[in-house]
Amino acid sequence: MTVTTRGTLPSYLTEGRAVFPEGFVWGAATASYQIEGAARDDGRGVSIWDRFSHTPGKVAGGHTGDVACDHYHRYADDVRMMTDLGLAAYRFSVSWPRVQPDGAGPINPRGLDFYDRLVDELGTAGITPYVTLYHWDLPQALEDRGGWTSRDTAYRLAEYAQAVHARLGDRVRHWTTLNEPWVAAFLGYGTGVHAPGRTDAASALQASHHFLLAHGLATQALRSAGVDEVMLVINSSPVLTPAQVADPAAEISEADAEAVNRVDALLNRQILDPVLRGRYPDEVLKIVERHGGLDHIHDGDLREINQRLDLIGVNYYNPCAVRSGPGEPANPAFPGTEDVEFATLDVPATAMGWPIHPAGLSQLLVRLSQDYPEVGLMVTENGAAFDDAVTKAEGGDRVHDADRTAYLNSHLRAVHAAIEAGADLRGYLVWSLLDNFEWAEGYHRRFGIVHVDFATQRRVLKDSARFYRDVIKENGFA
Ligand code: IFM
Repeated sequence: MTVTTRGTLPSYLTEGRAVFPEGFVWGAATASYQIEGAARDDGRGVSIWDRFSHTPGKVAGGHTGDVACDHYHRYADDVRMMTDLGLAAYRFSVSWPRVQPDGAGPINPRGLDFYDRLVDELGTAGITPYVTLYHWDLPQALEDRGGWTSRDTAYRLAEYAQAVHARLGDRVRHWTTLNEPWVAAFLGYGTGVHAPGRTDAASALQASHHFLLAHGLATQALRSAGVDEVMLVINSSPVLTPAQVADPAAEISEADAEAVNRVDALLNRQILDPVLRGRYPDEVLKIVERHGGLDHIHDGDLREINQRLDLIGVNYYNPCAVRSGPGEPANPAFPGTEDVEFATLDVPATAMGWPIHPAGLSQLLVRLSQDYPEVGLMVTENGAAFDDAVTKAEGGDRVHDADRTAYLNSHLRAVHAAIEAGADLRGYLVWSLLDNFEWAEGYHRRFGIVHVDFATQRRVLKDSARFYRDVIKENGFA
């Protein structure tokens, strides 16, 4: 189904003065497997993404993260580039198999040495590190013992969190337990598009619960080690009918409202309510009951999960458009939505095919701040993939990525509008600093504000990076 919502963006999303609050944190984000490379260096173990990407047919072009951006060896140059861009914060993730090759048992000090060097380099540059403990690279040895469908994995994450904190905690104040548990559970264990590539709705629902348990246990481990700031990063989208995407005030039928509510429960509240309220939405429990049952949710789990949290990190790319439909085959990413149609929007899209809808980011941030006033918010990822071209120019190569620049412009203005409307938003981190390994899409999709030539590892600032540097310098659009 296709719905037209094409039209010009409101001017507050494209032009005019917009100054951000003092102390607003500007930065960029990356993740270990997507940029580090050095897959066999210094005792690193094998992760589910090594196994998956080396399995023929799983990743476009047969690409792997073996070398990626070679950031493991080039981190000092990359930090210099961050300084050049004026970044105040850098969000990166720690590779679990680098630190604990089998996900249990001995810690590999040489793996931790890398993050030690990186954190020191950032410290010298005056850039604040935001450390994510888990951005999808589970040690394969744990997957072989059940992965995230096994309860034990949650306890292993807490142990690993302790080990990382013991080494970096003297210099790192901002800790994130997990990146996008919904994606890791439902694409990793439901659709199988991500590692470990399992395709079973019941397993995805179990994995999702164990991710939340891991978040709760790791938060407790960090707190007992004296950590002040803990964040959970989620992929979040406003769930809307196509009519509401075109006009937020559009009237919708009861059946559509019910479809919207159910998908919102699965995508957003399945994660947020246990973590912040200590309970699952009823709609979700009913679905879990029908897909494998509730036995994996033990008494006391919700207490473990519902720990004090400082920030929710919001990764926003596009809205989720749904309506009540005639019935589709079961969607393993959204079990229990056989009667829901996932709509394609006829609006401009990125190279991922993701519809561009900056107003959705304002709506989302305002809604999260209203519904969960107990936590602050940070946009921990936002950005876009486009097909970039390097052009020769006097004074060096350039990448004229006007589409990405426009995307960032409109989304930053949407962030500003959300703050004006009362959202408690502390910062914005662009995804991503560098073009990198985009999971199942390999290196075909470029999200960086810095272009990477993967044959030579040469970095070139794109026009969007220059634009972002100016925004940072002005603390907005002066
Ligand atoms: O590249 C990913 C990132 O690892 C998690 N959030 C979405 C990005 C774009 O797909």
